[in-house]
Amino acid sequence: MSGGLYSMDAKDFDKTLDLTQVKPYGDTMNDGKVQLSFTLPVLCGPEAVEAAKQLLKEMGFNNPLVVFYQELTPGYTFFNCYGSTVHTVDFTSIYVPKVESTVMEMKETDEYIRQNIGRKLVVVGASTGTDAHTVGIDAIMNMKGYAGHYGIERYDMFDAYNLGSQVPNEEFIAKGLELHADALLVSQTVTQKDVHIKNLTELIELLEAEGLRDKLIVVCGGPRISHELAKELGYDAGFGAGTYADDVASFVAQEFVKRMNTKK
Ligand code: B12
Repeated sequence: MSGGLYSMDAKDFDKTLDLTQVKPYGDTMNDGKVQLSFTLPVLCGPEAVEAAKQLLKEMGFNNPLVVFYQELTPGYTFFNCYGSTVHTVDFTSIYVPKVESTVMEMKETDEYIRQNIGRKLVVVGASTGTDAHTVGIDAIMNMKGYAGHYGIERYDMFDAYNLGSQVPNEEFIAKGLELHADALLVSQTVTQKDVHIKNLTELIELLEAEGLRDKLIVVCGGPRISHELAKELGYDAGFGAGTYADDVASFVAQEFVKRMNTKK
C-alpha cells in the first residue's frame, strides 16, 4: 500500500521493513546508521576520540566511528561520527494532531470565500509581546509572499492588516476590534524562558475576559509552534516551520464557513 500516512513505498520492495520497529536507514534496511556531530570541551587528541566513541556507546550506538575531528579552539574538539542505533520507533502508533482543513491555492480560496461567504474576510496579524521577529508573519501576509506562495494581502477576498512586531496584546485586540477582524494571526518566534507560552496565553485570557474569544478565529504560528500546542493554549490552529499563506487562508476560510453552518 502506498499513500496516506505510510506514503513511502519502502515496505513494498523490502519485506524486512517492520513499521512497528523502524530504524534509521543508511544503505541497508534496518542498519540503524546515524550520522551525528558534536563538540566536547576536551583537548584534541586520541583521548578525545576515545571519549567521543564511549559517549556514542552510552547514547545507544553500536560500532561507533569517528570519521572526522578537529580542534575548534584550545580545549574544544569537534567530531563527525557514525554509529548504528539499537533503538527503534513504532511508526504505527504515532498520532500527530494536525490542522484538519484542506489546503487550497489562492484563487481556489478566493472562489471558496466568494461562493460560501460572499464578502471579504478581515485578518489582522502581528508579532506580539516583546517579539521583534517579523519575517514569519510577513511570509504569511505580505503581498509578495514567500517561496513562491503569495501572502494573504494578495488575495482578492481577504482584507489583511499586518501590524508588525512588538505589538502588545491589548493593542492587538483593540486594533482587531477597530478593523472588524474575523481572524487574528499571532506570530511568536522567541521561546526563551517560555515567553511565547506566557504571551500566547495572555492573549486568549484577554479575549475571554472581553467576551471576544468565540467571535474570532485565533491562529498562532512560529518555528516552534505546533497545532497541538496551539490547541492546548486555546487557539483554533497552530502552524510551524514551512507554513505558507495557502495553509492559513484555507484554514481561516473553512473554519469561518464551519462556524456559519453551526450557527444556522
Ligand atoms: C532574522 C532573525 C532575527 C532578526 C529579526 C529581524 C526581523 N525583522 O524579523 C533580529 C536580528 C532583529 C533578531 C533579534 C533577536 N533574535 Co533572532 N533570529 C533571526 C533568525 C536568524 C531568522 C528568523 C527568520 O526570519 N526565519 C525565517 C521565517 C520565514 O521563518 P519563521 O519565522 O519560522 O516563519 C515561518 C513559520 O514559523 C510560520 N509562521 C511564523 N509566524 C507565523 C504566524 C502565523 C499566524 C502563522 C500561521 C504562521 C507563522 O510561517 C513562516 C513561513 O513558513 C533566527 C535563526 C534562524 N535561522 O531561524 C534567529 C532566532 C529566531 N533569534 C533568536 C533570538 C534569541 C533573538 C534575540 C532575543 C537575540 C538577542 N539576544 O537580542 C533577538 C530578539 C529580540 C526580540 N525582542 O524579539 C533565537 C530564538 C531562540 C529561541 N528559541 O527563543 C534564534 C532561533 C537564533 C538562535 N539560534 O539563537 N533575530
